[in-house]
Amino acid sequence: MKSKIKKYDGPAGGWGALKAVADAFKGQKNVQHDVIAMFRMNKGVGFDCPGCAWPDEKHATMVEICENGAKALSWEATSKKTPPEFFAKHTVSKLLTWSDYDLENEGRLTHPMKYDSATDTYQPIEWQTAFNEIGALLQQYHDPNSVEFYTSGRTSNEAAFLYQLFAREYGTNNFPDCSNMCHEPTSVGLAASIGIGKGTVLLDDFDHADLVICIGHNPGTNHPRMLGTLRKVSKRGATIVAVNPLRERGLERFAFPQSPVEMLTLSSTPLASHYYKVRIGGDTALLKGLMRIVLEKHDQAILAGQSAILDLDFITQHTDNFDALRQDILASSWDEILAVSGLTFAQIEELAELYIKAERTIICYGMGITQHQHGTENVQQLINLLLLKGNIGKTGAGICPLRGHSNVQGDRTVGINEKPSQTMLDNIEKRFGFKPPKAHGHGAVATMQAMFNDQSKALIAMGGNLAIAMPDHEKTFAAMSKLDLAVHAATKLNRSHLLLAKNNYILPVLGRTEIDIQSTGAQCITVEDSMSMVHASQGRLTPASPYLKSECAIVAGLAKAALPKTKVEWDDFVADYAKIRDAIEAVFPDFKNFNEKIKTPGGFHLVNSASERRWNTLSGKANFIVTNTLFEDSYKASNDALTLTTVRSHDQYNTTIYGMNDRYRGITGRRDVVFISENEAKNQNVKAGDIVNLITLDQNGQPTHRRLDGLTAVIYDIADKSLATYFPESNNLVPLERFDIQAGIPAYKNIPIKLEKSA
Ligand SMILES: Nc1nc2c(c(=O)[nH]1)N[C@H]1C(S)=C(S)[C@@H](COP(=O)(O)OP(=O)(O)OC[C@H]3O[C@@H](n4cnc5c(=O)[nH]c(N)nc54)[C@H](O)[C@@H]3O)O[C@H]1N2
Ligand SMILES: Nc1nc2c(c(=O)[nH]1)N[C@H]1C(S)=C(S)[C@@H](COP(=O)(O)OP(=O)(O)OC[C@H]3O[C@@H](n4cnc5c(=O)[nH]c(N)nc54)[C@H](O)[C@@H]3O)O[C@H]1N2
Ligand SMILES: [Mo]
Repeated sequence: MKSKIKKYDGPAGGWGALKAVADAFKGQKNVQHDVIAMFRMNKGVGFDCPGCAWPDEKHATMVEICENGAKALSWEATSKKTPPEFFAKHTVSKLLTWSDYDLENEGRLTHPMKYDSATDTYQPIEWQTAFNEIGALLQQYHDPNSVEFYTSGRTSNEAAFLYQLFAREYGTNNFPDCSNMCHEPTSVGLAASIGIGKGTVLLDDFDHADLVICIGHNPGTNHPRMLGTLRKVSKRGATIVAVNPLRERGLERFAFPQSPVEMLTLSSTPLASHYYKVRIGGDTALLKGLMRIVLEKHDQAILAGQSAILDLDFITQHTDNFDALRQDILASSWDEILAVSGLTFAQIEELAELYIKAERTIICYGMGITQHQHGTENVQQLINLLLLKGNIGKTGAGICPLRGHSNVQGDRTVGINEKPSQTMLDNIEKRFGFKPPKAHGHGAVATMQAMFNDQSKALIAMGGNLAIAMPDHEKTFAAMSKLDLAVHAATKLNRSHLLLAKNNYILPVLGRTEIDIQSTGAQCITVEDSMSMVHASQGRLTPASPYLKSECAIVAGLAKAALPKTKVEWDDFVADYAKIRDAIEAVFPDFKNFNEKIKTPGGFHLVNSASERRWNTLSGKANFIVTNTLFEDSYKASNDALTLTTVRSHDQYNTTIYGMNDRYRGITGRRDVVFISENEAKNQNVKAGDIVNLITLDQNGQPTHRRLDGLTAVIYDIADKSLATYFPESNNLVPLERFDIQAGIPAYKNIPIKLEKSA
């Protein structure tokens, strides 16, 4: 394809999206032809979209509104295959030279495979032999904590529950998880602030909000069905505000493919009426400025005998630590706030006025908030702002983290947690009769460190592409090669499978779209969306190969082989997933009547204490949490440092690259670009089309050995001092040690950088 860089002037959605849906199916030629029909039937009878975790609008027919759901689906339902003959033809050394796109684009894995070092190829192996060999290795390791159990968030509740049971009976809480790279600051930050690590809103709340603030997320690409929700908010006359260093088309304008008027007249609905191009890492500074204005205007109003701006009753009854927050905010310096946020006082004041005027506010956020060294603090400042006006636990208001993988939230709920609660452990012991370990295990960063330092011997990966998704590829690649055992349960070949341990297995799994037949018949699984709705999903398509196993069956096969004295009824569970759901209910009482409740189309809502204004915190109240951090490291490091953020293109799903275009940002046929503002380009003496190199700076502003060479500069509407490029190509720019100490999340969105023109 010819590459092109040209500003995109259209809205998000519209004809471009419809064309892209058609292309997505065509590109994966021979996609099982019944897929589109199945997709339309999603509600009630069909399967959950493996794309994202945004809930379904009632009555929505997704194929018409969600381009990227269609891409995720056609990528899984493709008829392309990666059979044993493929592996026989290509040595692993050769495959390592392929691009990520080319590896996955070969199609679905079809047989269990084991690496053979004599030929440097993966060779087919019988399922039971693979289980026995892996089981025998796992039995040999003396310390269960030298095994890491990774989960990527497409895994169903049922499979995730069995998986954590397996690991805990084996003896460890090592649960590195994609959530550690994603919304861990949400789990940690919200839990400390409001007593539950999840969002508090439901879809209906968007029908009642006066103000929706979208901060640090890009729904046009990553949660496209959300644009339908935002469109309704806009049409109702409520206000949408975007806070983002990049101008993202999906936050500005949307042409709804289901609206004949918008499609035929080529018109669209405006979304955000106000756009604040905060500097990368400037969010806490902005939020502190905003709160300062709100607090000062409140004081003025009271002095003038006008009505209060703050919700004083809520603050008194429901919150703790208000005085400390107030003191901190009022003492913050405007010079610092303006310098770090990159915004003007007038802009911050304007946003404060919108917030003051709105009776009901929802804040939506994503990776732009979480993937920083201060990700947890960022999340907590969002909550502080909401608490000031009682915007938690009231209709039309609340916090709305945009989750990542379609079941990342559910996996956490059913026990994938390296820091388990005592209640859960007690319930597991009561139900299964073994004593699960108490000691906290590894999250993703700790896992990589343990592998790199030779403390961990084995990695079992339930999906994902851990070594590529993580920062610091020089470390992650080395860490993989130090392992004794690597087991990957996956749908498609990716680079993590090629980074060889001593013993390597690839186990091909059924995807969510495929029929899962066990001895009692066809099975359904369940997932939990971003708004804590749990619903059933049943695969409908013929499996990509007769040799695939479900994730549940794979976990059970591994567990039985590794744990000869197991107390868990693995075979019964695999025969009938309803029995797994009964066990989930026994361990997690919130799932009361689980099997009954999922019969309702759309599923049921898991209890959310904060949305009912019950605060499961130490203080028993919602906590205002103070942070002293205003400066991000790059700013501290040196005044000429730039800050790089790493984002998803429109044609990718995390490390899965569907194509080379990023339509809304005007990029066609390539990914080797870096976005820079016109003003900053002038400062750096760079012109559009120049070839540049990025070099990571250390805490003192000194260049390190980490660099990414040969990117083409693209002039873009982005905040000054800020650069953006795509991941995973850029992941080695991030040292493994740069993470949020509270949540362990790597600082993917905040890399101090020196930009250099290529010679
Ligand atoms: N099609 C598709 N859908 C997906 C995914 C995918 O890769 N493809 N991934 C899934 C997963 S796992 C996840 S976690 C979600 C991710 O969904 P998002 O959170 O939307 O993901 P990102 O592409 O990382 O985009 C983050 C946004 O934050 C902005 N940003 C960057 N730095 C900052 C900052 O310092 N401050 C602020 N305010 N904004 C900043 C960027 O400009 C960008 O618009 O999407 C899920 N859905
Ligand atoms: N620089 C930078 N790095 C990032 C991010 C960023 O914004 N910037 N974002 C981070 C985030 S938010 C996340 S969540 C991680 C993602 O990290 P991961 O979840 O580890 O990565 P994915 O790319 O989603 O995994 C893709 C692989 O999953 C397998 N797969 C797909 N479907 C299934 C299934 O149904 N079952 C099983 N068993 N396997 C399946 C396929 O083999 C495919 O190759 O990346 C992180 N990395
Ligand atoms: Mo994610």
